[in-house]
Amino acid sequence: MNSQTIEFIRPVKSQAHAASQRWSVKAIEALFNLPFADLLYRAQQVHREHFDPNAVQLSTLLSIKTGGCSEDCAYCPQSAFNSTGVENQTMLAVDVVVAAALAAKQSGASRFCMGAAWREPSAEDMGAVVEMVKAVRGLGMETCATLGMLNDKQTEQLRDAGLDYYNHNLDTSPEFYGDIISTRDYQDRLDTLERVRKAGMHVCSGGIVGMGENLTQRAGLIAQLANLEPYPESVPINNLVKVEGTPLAQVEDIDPLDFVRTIAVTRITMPTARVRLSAGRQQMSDAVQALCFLAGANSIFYGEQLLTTGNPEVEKDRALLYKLGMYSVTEKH
Ligand code: SAM
Ligand code: DTB
Ligand code: SF4
Repeated sequence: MNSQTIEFIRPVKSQAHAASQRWSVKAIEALFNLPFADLLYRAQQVHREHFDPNAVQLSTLLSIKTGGCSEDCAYCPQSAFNSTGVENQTMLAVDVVVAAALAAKQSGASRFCMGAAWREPSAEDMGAVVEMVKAVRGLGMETCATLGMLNDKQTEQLRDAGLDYYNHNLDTSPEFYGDIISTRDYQDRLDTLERVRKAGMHVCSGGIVGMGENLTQRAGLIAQLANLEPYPESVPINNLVKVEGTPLAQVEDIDPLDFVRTIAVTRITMPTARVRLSAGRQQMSDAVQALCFLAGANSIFYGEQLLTTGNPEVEKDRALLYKLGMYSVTEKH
């Protein structure tokens, strides 16, 4: 790597705080195009500067309201536009959610994330969600929710209930977004993230790769996330889970090494964020997952189920982490 290349991959405006650096799509593309060893070396340097590289944070997901969603997200098994065989369910009762959270805690998860197949929650839905957040927090776990778009009142309700993180993904770049979703604008997502931030909750936002996006579009997603001020505390990188009955069921797989590169670029551009190796682990070898950890991933979804699709068995994950000499941590704020 010559010095000219190093210059090229620097953020366009270098400032004292990582959170206020602006990344151009071109600079991010240049990171993607580095030789693999150079990219991983840079990612590891950044990772080790901010985190214990052997520590991983474990989040368990639960779908609190499943299927029949009015949005047309092309990747999603829960969209009413897709015929995937996912059974529609009304919202789970609070005690069922709390029992699942307790089980997750007992198997070692530090955070419990409640997901709902909504475009946005209704005022009535919020009452039950607030109860769930309070009760899960009462178990001594960190709480996260992903419920779709929120208005100001709802972000305040969730904050007051003690919600630690709100997950709302940008999913892809603005340029590719229209190929994937037509019922909600990119700006709607940015507005929700802004409201979450303003209410004082931690932001969890990331996206999906392997949906047929090109490299510029993949870099465009990372640029959007990295240029949020400040960038998210938590960045889930999902490898598309191809579900029969969705328009993306037959899309070509991303090369696993390109997935690893995406993790590395996320780590470099958002040095202090927790980078979550998210959906798609069930289809990934131990070796690729190990490379993702080397590239700077330091969180996973833990538990046999994501929302409606599978995730590695707890025993399998424990064996993998043990093999790698990794251990779980709880976030300190
Ligand atoms: N309905 C809410 C929303 O979309 O904002 C929250 C739940 S939604 C299922 C949360 C996220 O899951 C999506 O933004 C997307 O990034 C991810 N997701 C959904 N289906 C996926 C799939 N098949 N593969 C990978 N990620 C997926
Ligand atoms: C995120 O980025 N990935 C998770 C969580 N946030 C909510 C969801 C993955 C869903 C995969 C498809 C399913 O299980 O339905
Ligand atoms: Fe609905 Fe969320 Fe799935 Fe889109 S990703 S269809 S908003 S559940």
